[in-house]
Amino acid sequence: MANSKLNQTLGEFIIENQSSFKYTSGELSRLINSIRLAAKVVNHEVNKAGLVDIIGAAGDTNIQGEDQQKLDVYANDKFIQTMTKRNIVCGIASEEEDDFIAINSQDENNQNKYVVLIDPLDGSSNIDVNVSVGTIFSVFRRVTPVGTPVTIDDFLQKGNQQVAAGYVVYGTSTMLVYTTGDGVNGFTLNPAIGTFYLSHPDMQFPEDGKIYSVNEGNYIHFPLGIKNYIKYCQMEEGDRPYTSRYIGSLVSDFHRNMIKGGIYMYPKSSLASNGKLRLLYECNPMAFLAEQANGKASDGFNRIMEIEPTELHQRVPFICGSKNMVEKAEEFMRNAE
Ligand code: P6P
Repeated sequence: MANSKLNQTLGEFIIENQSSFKYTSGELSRLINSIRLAAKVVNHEVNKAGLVDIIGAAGDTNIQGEDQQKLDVYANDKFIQTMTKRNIVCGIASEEEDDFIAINSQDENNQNKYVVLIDPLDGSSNIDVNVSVGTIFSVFRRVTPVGTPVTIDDFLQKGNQQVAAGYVVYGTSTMLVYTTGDGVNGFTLNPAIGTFYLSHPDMQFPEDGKIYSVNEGNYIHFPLGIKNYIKYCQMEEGDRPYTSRYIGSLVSDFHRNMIKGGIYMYPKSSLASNGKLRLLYECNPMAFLAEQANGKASDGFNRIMEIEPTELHQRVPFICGSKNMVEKAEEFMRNAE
């Protein structure tokens, strides 16, 4: 993409690229716009999080006597409200909701054809220590007939069926990074005027990198293949040892690794037989972005986006980032089998 596109607003970008989206009907554009709006609202609260009236467990009351909401509950409500009020999607699944939410399911005139799966505030335990967090979203076309209530089948789709995916990273600056299957583009929020500007066109993972991101505190519980790969990263040989960088916020580690080159791993362990991350609203969207940015995402053996989902909140082991680094980790996993 020509750099002449730099500083294009997100709104201009959506309009200009709508025609390139094969399902162009304006509905997906309206969906991305609604995510943009919710991201700005959540960003405003995340940036206030240091103030006493927003930190705390749900169920308390804040200084105005309002029901206290934890930020992840707040973010969940905002994203759901924004997409519901604009009558854009027919169903939403969220990490914060036990079951999926059918929207206007009694209205047979509901012609909406998209479902959204969302982690409204990933890494929210970092909020109280002022470390960056993120929102992750994944979009599918429904597979059940339009005008009927959505079913679980509309959500349990393989990641390779996604029509869009992205994240908002609430960091030193707030960015919206997303794909509709035609590359990955990053937009930075100018908080003074509430506008997202195209700051990172056509984002690509470098094929190689020197950063590995994993919680090494779990080392003794990892599979042998992961242990061997971590030792490989730490060996003095060629361009190694690599640098260890682990923020404890998937979106932030992913974002840095996509820009600089690197690998993120949340493997299974003797403590968590399927790892910690959720397939549907963490691993699938990040895998779509990774592949669209010339990277790779697997569970150590299989492509993430070919895993057949069986339940809404299922967990999978997750290895994602620069293609050559992921393939080297997979080689260690295979050799340790
Ligand atoms: P641990 C945050 O809770 C999260 O889902 C990811 O964003 C992050 O990478 C990971 O879990 C951190 O988990 O077990 O290393 O603290």
